Amino acid sequence: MTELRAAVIGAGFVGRAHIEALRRLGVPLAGVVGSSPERAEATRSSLNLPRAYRSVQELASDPEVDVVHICTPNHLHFEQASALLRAGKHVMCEKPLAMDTQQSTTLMDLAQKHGRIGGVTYNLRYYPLCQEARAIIQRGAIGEPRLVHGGFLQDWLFYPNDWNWRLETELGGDLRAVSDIGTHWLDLATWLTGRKITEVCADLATVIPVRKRPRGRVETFQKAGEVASDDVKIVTDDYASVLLRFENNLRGVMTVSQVSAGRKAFLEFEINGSEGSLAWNSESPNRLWIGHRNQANQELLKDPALMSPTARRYSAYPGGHTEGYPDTFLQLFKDFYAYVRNPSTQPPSFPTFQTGHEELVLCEAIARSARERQWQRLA
Ligand code: SOE
Repeated sequence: MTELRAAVIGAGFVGRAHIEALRRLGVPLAGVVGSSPERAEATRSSLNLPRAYRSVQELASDPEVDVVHICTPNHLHFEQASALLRAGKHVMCEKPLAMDTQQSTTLMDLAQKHGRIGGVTYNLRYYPLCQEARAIIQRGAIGEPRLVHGGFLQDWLFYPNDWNWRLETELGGDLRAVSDIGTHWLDLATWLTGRKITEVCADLATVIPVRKRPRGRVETFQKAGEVASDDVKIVTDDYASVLLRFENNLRGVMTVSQVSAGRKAFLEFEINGSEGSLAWNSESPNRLWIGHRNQANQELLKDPALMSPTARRYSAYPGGHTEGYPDTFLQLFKDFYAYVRNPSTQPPSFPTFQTGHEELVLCEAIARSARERQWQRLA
């Protein structure tokens, strides 16, 4: 097996999650790029990595590196991914892939032109029981999916003094809750049911129109505390509800919010089919509810021995040994690196640049629908 060497750009919470998963997978790490050479060096030494690169350019010109993981704020993805693809690196990019569909189209073209593989970190489909839900749907056990509903709720931006770069449109993009967490849900809904979204009707709200921006650095999920701050007008969505129409008459609705007290990172879906139902949520990720009309409902506790053959390979531990958020990165990267080593195993099982592009197409339609207060058809 060819040994692929990886490097990571971004030393925040998610960059560290990527590094940890790569280590579990046995992928050798060449080094890290941070938001400054000092931060890169701090991460290098705390995680005992070989190198702290001073810049993306320095990393791009390192012939030792085959794959680069981009874990930086959204506005940097396009420029960094373009430079890396041109330098011949494969890219695993955090979501959203880019700021708009023009950029994501260019990235797909660049990957194609340079013969490189692009993945996007829609990691939440890699919870073992999400894989199992897909296998159950694929073998027809709940019949034809008719309804899919749920959402993604968080509370880390609940207070006006909660702050993060995602609140700034120049850094995060025009959409926030929809793009940051809604696209995880939309990815799951389309991937689980195997149906594409054809129309959307969205209602978006900025619940907290003015926030206090601290005069200093704040990490994702970090509490701001008592620090000097400036008042800033907010225009991105704290909340959204989106009605959805899919191929084959599937209907759905998604609610997302980053201001729902008590909900830390509550991703939830329920799918009602012509023969039965499935429901799952990320606060109890090792339980899958299977609903019936004419017999008692069931609950599957994650156990590879009881899971479908296609899903059980995404569970790294035996029954009773719970798996969670960090494991989803490992499972996604397992698929991604297998494909980079052997791209002939078509089609890719992981979320690709095409997936990232489709999520941006959806985001643009959702923003248009909310602005124009009407349904939008996807081309
Ligand atoms: C912040 O909302 C965040 O870290 C997202 O960016 C992740 O994609 C999600 O998995 C958890 O919350």
